[in-house]
Amino acid sequence: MTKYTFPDNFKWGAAASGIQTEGNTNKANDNIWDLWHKQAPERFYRGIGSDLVTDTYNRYQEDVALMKQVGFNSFRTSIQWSRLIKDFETGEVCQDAVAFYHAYLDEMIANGVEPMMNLYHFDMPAELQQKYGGFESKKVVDLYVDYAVTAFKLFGNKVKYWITFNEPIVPVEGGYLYDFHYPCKKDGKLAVQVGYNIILAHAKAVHAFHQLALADTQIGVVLNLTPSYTRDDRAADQQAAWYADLLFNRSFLDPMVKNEIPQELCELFAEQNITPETTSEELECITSAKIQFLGVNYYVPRRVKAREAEYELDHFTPEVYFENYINPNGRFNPYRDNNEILPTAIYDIAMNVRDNYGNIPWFLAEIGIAMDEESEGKPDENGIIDDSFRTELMKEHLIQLHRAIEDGANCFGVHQWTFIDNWSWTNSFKRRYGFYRLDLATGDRIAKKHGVWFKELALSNCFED
Ligand code: IFM
Repeated sequence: MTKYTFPDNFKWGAAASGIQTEGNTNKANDNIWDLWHKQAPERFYRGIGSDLVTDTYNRYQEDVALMKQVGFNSFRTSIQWSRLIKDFETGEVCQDAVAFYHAYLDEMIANGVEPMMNLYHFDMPAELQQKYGGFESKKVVDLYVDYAVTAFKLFGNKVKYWITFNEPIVPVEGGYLYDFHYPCKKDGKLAVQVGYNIILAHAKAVHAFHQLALADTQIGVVLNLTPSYTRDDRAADQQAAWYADLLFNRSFLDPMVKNEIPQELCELFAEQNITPETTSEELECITSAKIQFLGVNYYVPRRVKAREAEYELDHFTPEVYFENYINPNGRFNPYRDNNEILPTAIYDIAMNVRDNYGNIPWFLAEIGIAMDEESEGKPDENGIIDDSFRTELMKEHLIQLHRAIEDGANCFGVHQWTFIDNWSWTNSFKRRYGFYRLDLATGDRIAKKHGVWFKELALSNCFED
C-alpha cells in the first residue's frame, strides 16, 4: 500500500454550472439552450431540455448540506447571464437573481464550502444570439464585459475565485464547426472569429476585474486540455499531433495564460483564409490580460495520425491537418463507448503547464467518469448506489496527479464533474457523473458509494492504494 498525501489546503469538491443545475424558475431571460430546445427538441436525448434539471434554484440549501456530506471544501458553478441580467442593453439586473445568488453563496460559505464562480458556461442569452449573433459580434463582447463587471461588483466580496469562461473552445467547436451547439453553423472563418472574440471578451473582463481591485480575489479561466497522442513516432504523425495541439490547446492556452498569440496559428489561419478581424488595440488588450490561476478539465486523450484520406468537408475544421483514430491497444470505459481511459495524460498536462506556461497555479477543474444509469445499477438495501468503478478510476488519475505534484506541478485542487447528476446539453441525462444520482421522476438525490470514499479523501487529504 502506498499513501498519497496532497498539499496543505488542497481544494476538494465538484464542478457544475448554473444552466445545468438551477432550472428555469424565475429566470429573467431565455438562453440559446431554451431557444434551441423549443425549436428542435429532437436534438436532445429523450427530448429533455434544461428547464427542470436539478432544480438547485429551489433546493440549494438541501444541496449545500449534501456537499458537506461528501466532504467538499470548495465548489464551482456559474452565474447565468440570462438569469442575472434583465435588460442586456441597459445592464439592469434581475433582483430575484441577485437575491438567489447571494443566498446560494452565503449558504456555501456558512458551510465551509469555498465558492468558485464562472461567468460563462456555453449559455449565451437567446436575445443576444438572435439580435447580434452572440460572440460573432464585438458588441456582445462588450455586453459580456458589462455583465462580468456587474457580477464582480455584486458578489466580489463573497467569491475569491472568479472564472471568465469554462471550456471556451467548446462553443466554437459545437456552434461553428461540428454542429452540436446552437446556432449549429458550420463555418470555419466564423468559428475563428468567435474564438477570437471570446478570447477578447475574456481579456477585457480580466482587465476590468483588476481595475476594480477587489480585496483577496483572483481571476482565471477553465480550459479543457487534451494532449494528442500518435500511433508511434513517425514524423508525419508527430506533425499531425503538433497541429492538433496548436489548434485545440495552444489556441486558447497561449493567449490566455502566456499572453501570446502563436505566430504559427496566425500563419495557418492566413493559409486557410480564415484570419479573424482584429485591431492592434484588441491585441494589446489580449497580450496584457494577466490571469492568476488556471482550471484544467480532463476527460479523454486525443488520438491522431497523419491525414491519409482526402479531407472531404466543404468548410475548415482542424481535421484538415490530421485524422482522429482509435488506439487499437487502448483501454476504454465499458460504461461509455469510445471513452479512452488514460490517467497518465494528467501527468503530461501538468508537465506541459509546468514547463511551458510558467507553472501557473492550477487546479483540476473537471475530471469526470461517466457511467449510464443502468450500469450504475439500483440502490442497495441501505439506499446507496455502488459506483466503485468510478472510485477505482479516480484513484488511478489521482496517483498520476500526485506524481506530477511531486515533480513540481503547481496544482492546488481537484473538482470532480459533477456533484448531483446533471443535465448535459444534447446528451441531457444520458451520462451520469455525480456523487448523487438524480431521480428524474421524483427529483430525489440518491447517494453513491464513491462519495463515502471521497469524503475520507477530502477530510484526510490523502488516500492509500
Ligand atoms: O457537462 C459537461 C460540462 O458542461 C463541461 N465539461 C464536460 C461535461 C461533461 O460532458
